[in-house]
Amino acid sequence: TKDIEVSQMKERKPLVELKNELEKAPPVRDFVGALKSSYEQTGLPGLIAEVKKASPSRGILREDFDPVEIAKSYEKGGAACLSVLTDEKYFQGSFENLELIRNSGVKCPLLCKEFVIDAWQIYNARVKGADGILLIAAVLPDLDIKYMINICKLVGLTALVEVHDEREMDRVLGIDGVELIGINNRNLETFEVDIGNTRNLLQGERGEMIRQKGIIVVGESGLFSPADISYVQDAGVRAVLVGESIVKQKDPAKGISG
Ligand code: IGP
Repeated sequence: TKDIEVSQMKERKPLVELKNELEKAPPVRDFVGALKSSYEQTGLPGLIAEVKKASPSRGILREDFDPVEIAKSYEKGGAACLSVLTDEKYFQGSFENLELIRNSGVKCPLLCKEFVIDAWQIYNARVKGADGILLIAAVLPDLDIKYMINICKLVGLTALVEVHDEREMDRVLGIDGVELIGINNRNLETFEVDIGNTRNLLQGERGEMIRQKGIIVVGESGLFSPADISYVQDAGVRAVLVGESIVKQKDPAKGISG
């Protein structure tokens, strides 16, 4: 977290100013609704397609990276929602990209992909046109997750709460008001990917509790083929977050076939 903090210390608008700008922010779109209706219409997990130029594990994914063109192509290809990397340090993303996409006429709800460590970032994301935001359980204590979920509700953003092991899943299942949980198949420390992680975390009592609470689970990372999608769907996910395999396609609209 130290690293993340330092990279985020630069010019920040005072929170009072940001709060004033909330009034002028574009209307928020229904992130969870878009995922649910996509699932109902297609019988396949709703796709959150990620606009990502580079990653720490893979380096530059696309030399001719044009965020708006990629976003439009994803929408045309049937994505329910988009995820836009805004983190600069590790992913070469930006809020400029988020705003460009938001103002381009693309209608899919947008997830702001940031390392959120304080509430200021949530207000900022909303002002810049996001409809949802990522909260990573690995970097946030329970109290912060609870607090940030409330701020998200206050400004109308959907929180996607990300977990990557049993302990984090149990912590998050103990928090009220979570409606969307992402299971990351990539270990953020070793970068190793194992899609079996999604299945493991949805087995037994945990899966039962998720169904009872009506929580939508998103399978995240390392999904490359229709077989991978069916595998996580069988495990119980109703949405998937896919980056690398589709951002690299010449025509991202073609995406993961099926
Ligand atoms: C997408 P992939 O393997 O399809 O490119 O993964 C997405 O899950 C991944 O970018 C991601 C991520 C994150 C990035 C998941 N959680 C947290 C940054 C921060």
